Amino acid sequence: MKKNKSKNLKGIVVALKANFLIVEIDYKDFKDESFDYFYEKIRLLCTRRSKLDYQGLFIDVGDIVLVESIDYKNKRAVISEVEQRKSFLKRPAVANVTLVAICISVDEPLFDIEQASRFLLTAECANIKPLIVLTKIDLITKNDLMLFINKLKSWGYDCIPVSIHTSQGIDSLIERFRKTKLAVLAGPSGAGKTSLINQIIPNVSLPTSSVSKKLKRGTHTTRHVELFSIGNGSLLADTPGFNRPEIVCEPSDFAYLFPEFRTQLSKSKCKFRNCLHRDEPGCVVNKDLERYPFYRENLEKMINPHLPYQAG
Ligand SMILES: Nc1nc2c(ncn2[C@@H]2O[C@H](COP(=O)(O)OP(=O)(O)O)[C@@H](O)[C@H]2O)c(=O)[nH]1
Ligand SMILES: [Mg+2]
Ligand SMILES: [Zn+2]
Repeated sequence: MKKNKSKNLKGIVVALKANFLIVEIDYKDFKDESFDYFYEKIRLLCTRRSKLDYQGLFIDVGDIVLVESIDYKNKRAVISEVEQRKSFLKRPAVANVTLVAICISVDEPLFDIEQASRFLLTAECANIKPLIVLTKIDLITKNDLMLFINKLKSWGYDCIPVSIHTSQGIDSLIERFRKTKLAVLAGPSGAGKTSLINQIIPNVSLPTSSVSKKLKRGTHTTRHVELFSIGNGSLLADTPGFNRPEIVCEPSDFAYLFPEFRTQLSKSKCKFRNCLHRDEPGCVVNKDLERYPFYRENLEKMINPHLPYQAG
């Protein structure tokens, strides 16, 4: 007897494969007499009802969907509805992300303020709190690591330092991921994202890229986004490497993407309501902060994309 035949089941899109979508369903919902072995989760190969295309509804990894016309034997189904998204990360395209873990290596490739900031601000832009995962800490001394941690603290971020070689920090990272619904690993290629996934989820084996000796940059190995179950109902995604996310926002909102400027702006107000924190009198943003030059240069580009900005 197939109890669930006419039922809609709720699931989450965990991968896109050519024209198909892979949807993960809780086994307890899927239970059917024809299944006698135990799985916590079941993955179904799905197509989508054409009405969704007419409605212009795109479906991405992370979307919560309803599936129907379930073929239990072949594990296939059809997506009939998509739930409204709570958040959407554009690059990589993942819906309903609850934590962006930005992997930044302390070396190989070398830590780069501008690049790290671009990833951090992109997450802030999508209204998703970023967490910094400082990778490859086996390559530096304890002292240098402290300098990194303090630097990131002065920018307003906490970080979890990790190494896949010493396994340092891996347990704290797993614990943090299990406290959130859908975490995405982002960051420059070569930072060690795929290596981390392979450690966290031992039964997957994703190809990692070796860091090019000459350029000290990673090559792009991860090509698509896939969500993996990591226990406690939490999912984790590796993302394809790309190195320079564009920050798209209004000039007046830009300063609010920086936690260290946000703190200052919440304590006291600039004299002018439309202050862009350039050289306006009565501005409360401290121009000596480490990332101010980065803020300023990018702000000038937003205001006037055609003029080169010269600091000082
Ligand atoms: N020394 C060291 N190397 C690492 C560590 N994690 C990753 N790597 C190396 O960094 C390179 C790039 O890793 P990969 O996981 O493909 O980076 P991704 O592009 O961010 O997915 C590989 O050669 C890894 O072996 C680490 O903790 N320490
Ligand atoms: Mg990778
Ligand atoms: Zn100001």
